[in-house]
Amino acid sequence: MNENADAARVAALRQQLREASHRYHVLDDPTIPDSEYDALLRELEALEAAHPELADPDSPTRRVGAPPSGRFEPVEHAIPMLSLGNAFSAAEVEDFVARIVKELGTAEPGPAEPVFSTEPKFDGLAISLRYEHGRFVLGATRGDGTTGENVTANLRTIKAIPLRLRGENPPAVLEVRGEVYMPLAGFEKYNAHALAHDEKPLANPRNGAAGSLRQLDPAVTARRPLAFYAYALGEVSPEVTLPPTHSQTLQWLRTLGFPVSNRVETARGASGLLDYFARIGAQRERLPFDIDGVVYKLDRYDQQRVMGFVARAPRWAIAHKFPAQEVATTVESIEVSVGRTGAVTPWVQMAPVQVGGVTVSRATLHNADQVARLDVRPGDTVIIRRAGDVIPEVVRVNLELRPHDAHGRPRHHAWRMPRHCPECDSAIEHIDGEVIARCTGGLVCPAQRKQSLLHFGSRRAMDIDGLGERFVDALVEYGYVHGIADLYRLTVEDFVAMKQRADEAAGEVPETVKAGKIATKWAENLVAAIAASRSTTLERLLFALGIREVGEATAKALARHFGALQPLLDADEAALQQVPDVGPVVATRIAHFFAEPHNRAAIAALREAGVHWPEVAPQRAQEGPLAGKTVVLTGALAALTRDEAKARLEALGAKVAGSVSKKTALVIAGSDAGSKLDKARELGIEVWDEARLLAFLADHA
Ligand code: I6G
Repeated sequence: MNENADAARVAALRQQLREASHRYHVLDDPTIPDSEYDALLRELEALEAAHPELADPDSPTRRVGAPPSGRFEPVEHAIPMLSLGNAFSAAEVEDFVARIVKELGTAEPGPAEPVFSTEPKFDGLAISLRYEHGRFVLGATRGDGTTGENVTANLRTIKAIPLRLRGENPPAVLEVRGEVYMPLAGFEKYNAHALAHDEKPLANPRNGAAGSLRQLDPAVTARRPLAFYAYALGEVSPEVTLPPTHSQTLQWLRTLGFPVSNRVETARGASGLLDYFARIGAQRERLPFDIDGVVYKLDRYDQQRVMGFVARAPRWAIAHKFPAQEVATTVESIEVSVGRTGAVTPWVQMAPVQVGGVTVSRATLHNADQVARLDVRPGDTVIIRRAGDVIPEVVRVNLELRPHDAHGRPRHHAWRMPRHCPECDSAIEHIDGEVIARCTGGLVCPAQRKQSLLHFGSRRAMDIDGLGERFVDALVEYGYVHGIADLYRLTVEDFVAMKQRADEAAGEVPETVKAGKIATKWAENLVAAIAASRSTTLERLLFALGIREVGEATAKALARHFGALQPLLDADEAALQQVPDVGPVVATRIAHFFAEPHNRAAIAALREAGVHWPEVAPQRAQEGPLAGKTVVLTGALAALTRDEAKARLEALGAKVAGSVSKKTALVIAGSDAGSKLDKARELGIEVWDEARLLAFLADHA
């Protein structure tokens, strides 16, 4: 064959393979047998090898093209990836519909009644796919909604995700959002193979999907049976005229080559939604994938715009979750574990049971009060519950089945919190009026040290990939690590020696020498991941330090407000309270943390070990659109709590005051507002209702 004929054949094969893949993975309607697909793919591979000039990064042969990445780059979402509010009961769905009907002013029932689009909620991992001029250029996880991780190379291996949009004249920019999931058949097949080959099975399809996407080597992801379905749009370039409804958009996405659930319907009124919920619920067990509920969305975009958003969730959509699954099992023992802050949490060791497709043998009891309320004792039959990915918990004890001795007395006494920490033998302190008991051992307590390290290395903190529980346990147990900064001194040899020790202690042949030679690649990767984490941000560092009450959002607010570490170290409690979201309790925790000499020493040691972060200009709330304005909230708000509303207003620069005076610039009046509203009117102060506030917040989100 001559050059032109080869080029034509390459183009034809690519087209044929794309079509076959679309039929198989998207339409679920294969046209050619797998063997024929494989033969065509091999032919294309051979031609491409012979003609490097015909290379095309989006060729069907190139789904696994990228080499393993060291770590995932952050991706700022052009439009935030929101989460959905949840409904767990019919009443909550009725409230959802009633809110919408009220706000839109549409009578119910009747032709003006709003239409909802309804679809199953797949249990997987939310992702965003960006196409530019029809080519898949960037794929990211949701992350915190604002910033996700770049997992493009892994997403390219999922055959249900088109590398090119179908059709002519693709948009300049199109972002498609949806869920990556693992179909049940693929999950079972994967696990059967893993077990037969002495490999680790996946815990459940959802973890399987999430774990597969976070593989550093796309070739590993490619072997995982993942699928995708599209459910929403992100950024779309202005030349695109979108259909007027969500359900029509889904049809349009289908024509572009995306899989869309074929159980999408439209419904009116709460009764229509509940009917859909019941029908999907009845099919749930027979579906070829896991779902954890259904999603209702107001179908018309113009109506969605009227409803707007609260916090990070749309007010025009809701996820109606299936009830948590409950099963009975027996308690073997009641244990306690010690967390990062010394919190002592009781939990039960139980006879293993299956709940929602996962084998469970531990469930949390939360705290001593909860144990007392439930009166759980060893030998009891308990009902446990697991909802979504929440840790299983004990719901109640079946007292009729409690074991008794020959005298008819219960075989076990009521449980009491131990007086000493099971890890370090320090006293456990349980202050009256506080729910949580704490080990007083601080960093003397290995459990607290381990948890601090695990948290420090976790993804949202310093993001040290591979630093899991097993390694952290061994690092602390064998004395390799006392403080967090010690991590940065560890060498490949340290890790290999430590793992050999741990394997031997567990009575296993050291995995590192199984292949007849010492395998060090994993240790090299780990040392590289630790080294890479040296370059971080103030926000991550603050979260990683594990200051009580300082979660990701507060760490971000602190980093923004102060811009650098020193002014934060110098801040007193009053200065800390200027930070949006930081109240008196959190301010005290932060001030105490930084006043502790050993915490200051730990930070200095991190710096000495080369941990660094850029300093940025402080972004004080005084610079927001409400800067310098005093705002007063009065009456009841439906969509936000008072605290949320206060935090959101403060984040935009407002000072939120408790009473109306001449200095007040704005009053937000919820329902049943009383004297403050009267006074505001008297003084001629601007008054907004809740809808106006929400619209303003949405505009400045
Ligand atoms: O997490 C989600 C699951 C399913 C969604 C979603 C969805 O639609 C079927 N839709 C939206 C708009 C969001 N999350 C934010």
